[in-house]
Amino acid sequence: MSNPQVGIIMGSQSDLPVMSEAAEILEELGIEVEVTIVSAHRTPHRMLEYAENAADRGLKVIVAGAGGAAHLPGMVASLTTLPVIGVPVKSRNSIDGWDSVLSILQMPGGIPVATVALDGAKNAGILAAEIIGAFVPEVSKKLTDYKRSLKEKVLESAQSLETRGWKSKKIGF
Ligand code: RP5
Repeated sequence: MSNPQVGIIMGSQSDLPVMSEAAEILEELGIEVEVTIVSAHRTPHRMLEYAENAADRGLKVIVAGAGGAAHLPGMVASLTTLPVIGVPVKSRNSIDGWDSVLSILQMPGGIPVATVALDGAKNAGILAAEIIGAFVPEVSKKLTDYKRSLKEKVLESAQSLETRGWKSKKIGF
């Protein structure tokens, strides 16, 4: 039986190219997700129903992305006690991305939304996994392996520069 831990929602299908990065990294980390479209402005009743029932349906974290006048993450956060991670999307109706960043970031006291970078859905997925990993050792182990793989990539890149003759002073580790 499916048992999604993270709910990924977005204001429009046009957000999917960005938001799918959250789903991809979560699946890579072995976390089941559900993905759907919920618009704060176009489907406010659907948003209310989604947010109010999310915890009862077994979700542990919500990742919400929206662009422009991006009310979705904040409104969802106001309707649930689950942690909500907001992804500002640089959508076609956005002036320059700052509108969605600030709409999601500048929440009033009492209703937090953990806001990642513009189009930062991958980091939203990793952060959701880290929240779950605080309680689930298998997830924490996968995150440790993932971060080790990032470190190894950097070291390989550094080494490839050396093979091209660009030596750096040894930094000791
Ligand atoms: C927001 O408006 C959505 O999250 C999307 O980023 C943006 C544009 O939506 P579409 O006009 O592409 O459907 O509510």
